[in-house]
Amino acid sequence: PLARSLSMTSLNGLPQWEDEDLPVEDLLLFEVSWEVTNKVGGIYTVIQTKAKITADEWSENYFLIGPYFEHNVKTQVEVCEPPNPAIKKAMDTMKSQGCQVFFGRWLIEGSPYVLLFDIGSAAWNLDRWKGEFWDATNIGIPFHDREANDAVIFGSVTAWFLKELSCQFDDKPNIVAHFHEWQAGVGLILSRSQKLPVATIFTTHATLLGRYLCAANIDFYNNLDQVRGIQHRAVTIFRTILGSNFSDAEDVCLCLFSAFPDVVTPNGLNIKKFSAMHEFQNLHSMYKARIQEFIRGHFYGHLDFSLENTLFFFIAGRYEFSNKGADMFLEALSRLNFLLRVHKSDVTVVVFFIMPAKTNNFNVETLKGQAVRKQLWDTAQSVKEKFGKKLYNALLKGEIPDLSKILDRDDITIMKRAIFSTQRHCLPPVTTHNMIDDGNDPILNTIRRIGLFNNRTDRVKVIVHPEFLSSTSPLLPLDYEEFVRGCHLGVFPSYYEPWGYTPAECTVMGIPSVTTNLSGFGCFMQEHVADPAAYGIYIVDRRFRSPDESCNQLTQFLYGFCQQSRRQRIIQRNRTERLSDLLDWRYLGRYYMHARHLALSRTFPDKFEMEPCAPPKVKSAFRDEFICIFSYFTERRKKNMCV
Ligand code: G6P
Ligand code: 1S3
Repeated sequence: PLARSLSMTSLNGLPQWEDEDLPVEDLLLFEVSWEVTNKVGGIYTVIQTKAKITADEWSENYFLIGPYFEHNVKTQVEVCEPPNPAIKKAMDTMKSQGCQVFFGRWLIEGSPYVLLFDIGSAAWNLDRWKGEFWDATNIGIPFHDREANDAVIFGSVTAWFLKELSCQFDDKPNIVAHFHEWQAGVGLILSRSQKLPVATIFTTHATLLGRYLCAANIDFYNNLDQVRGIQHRAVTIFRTILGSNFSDAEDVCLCLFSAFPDVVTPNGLNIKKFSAMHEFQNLHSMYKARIQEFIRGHFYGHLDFSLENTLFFFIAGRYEFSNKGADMFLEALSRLNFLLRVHKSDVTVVVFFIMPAKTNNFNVETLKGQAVRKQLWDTAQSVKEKFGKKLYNALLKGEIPDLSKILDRDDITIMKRAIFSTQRHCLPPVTTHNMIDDGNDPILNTIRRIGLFNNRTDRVKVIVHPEFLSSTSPLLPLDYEEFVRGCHLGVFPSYYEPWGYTPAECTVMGIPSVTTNLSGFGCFMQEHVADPAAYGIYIVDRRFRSPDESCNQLTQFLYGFCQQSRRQRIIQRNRTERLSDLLDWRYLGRYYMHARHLALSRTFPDKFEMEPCAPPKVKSAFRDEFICIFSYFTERRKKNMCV
């Protein structure tokens, strides 16, 4: 038996497992997600960063299943023949019936195998599959819902593949299929309703219900029962999430109950360890200098603040204005601006908003800023060169040149012309791009309302960069990781954030960050670190305080950070970086192992057994959401209301 014991002694409050690996030769593991080789959001990061430890454990028996997109395959996948004959046979059967399937190695750390289904090639079957899905669940998919239609096709081909594969085996190997998020959930439902001999796991990373309600500025965590009008979507979502064959609304409640998470799997990262302890501090210095260079251009003509005393804050992620806390951040920045001004602080804060929105490329004023900076640089270089030659010649003659004459009239003229070109008649722009919906953009509208226009008197300056960063950008040629390293503080005051990779990424790079107790990451840190703020993890209480109180707390965090000396910041960064080990997949991957063992022992109890033990507990914002949503549905069921 593959009994695996879990000892509940703890490592920093986390459960500690005995180091005993599951023999995987007689097993095949499939992880299914819409974000395999396809970057949409945080799930891609989970799968991509976790691939290495999973491939190390499962080697040739590990496969990821995702959708086929030509561009993604061309840039990320090395196509090859499947080495496993059973997989090849299942793929051939599907291909012979018109469904295109691609196989290859995903060129990321761990190089896992991927199986990618071309959704378009199987779309002709959509109506039949919708019918099958209806038979299994009584859930109808609206005709025009493209995302849901894609999910039905993706799920149906996944279940079809698992069926073709499993019917080739009598007893072994046993299959484990791990489905991520609702887009993959149909595959799980169909595998279950078709009674495929597959151990299934479902991981949900967020709920649409949570996203919608929080975005609608509803006090989600306290008033779930007040909500009306999205029930249809909710039922679909929950059935999808729970992945079972229920037939009426009441079962949704039971199903929610029975689906209360068995394992909460905290998200990890691949931690790079530098050979020199302080290498990450040097990288901070190096990339900060690159950001400063951009700032010189962006604020040309207004550079009346010292870059030595300038701190760089940023928020980044999916553009969900209130869910990601951009609304509260802006309000806190307005208060911080006031505090820095009244206390006559010599610190300037430049804040970047890196949230992609629709744009028509960079705006002229921003590009001009960098051109002016370049021109000043070139001017300085040419004057320096002439100056250098004159100095050299004088030294050759054994003379110290007359420094008041070393610059001639021409030099002075080109320098004056260069200075004149830095005059500007407008303020440094608050956005780097031409926004398509400028008039309705929530960040820009809030900036307009609070008046943070990059005035000379403002101690807080704002730069909205509505596009993900790239090292090939003509404006700010840095990729995201380099940019984060160059900043001083990441600020993520999320209201809806089941986990939240952004502050975790800051932590492993040794950059302090602000998070909240409504994010999985914030809860995790609160649970496992005694004084998170001392380690550069500032946790805003958005759960038990009013928005105004939370905003004041955030403002105090930001203001306190501005009052630190350079030495204090360096010490704090060292402490932040020391938390990286807590977020390493090498440790957190164990939660996934535990989930797989649990699934195997439940699906094939005569072959796999697990010693009874308490499930590992990790505090998660999501767990609260489950409880809330569950009580909402239970309440409605009690009242006999249709959900
Ligand atoms: C790193 C570098 C130091 C530099 C410091 C600046 O620690 O190793 O040489 O002085 O960063 O820190 P600051 O917080 O002012 O950007
Ligand atoms: C979701 O992505 P998001 O940014 O839309 O999944 C992520 C990975 O599990 C999670 O970190 C995040 O909180 C969720 O919101």
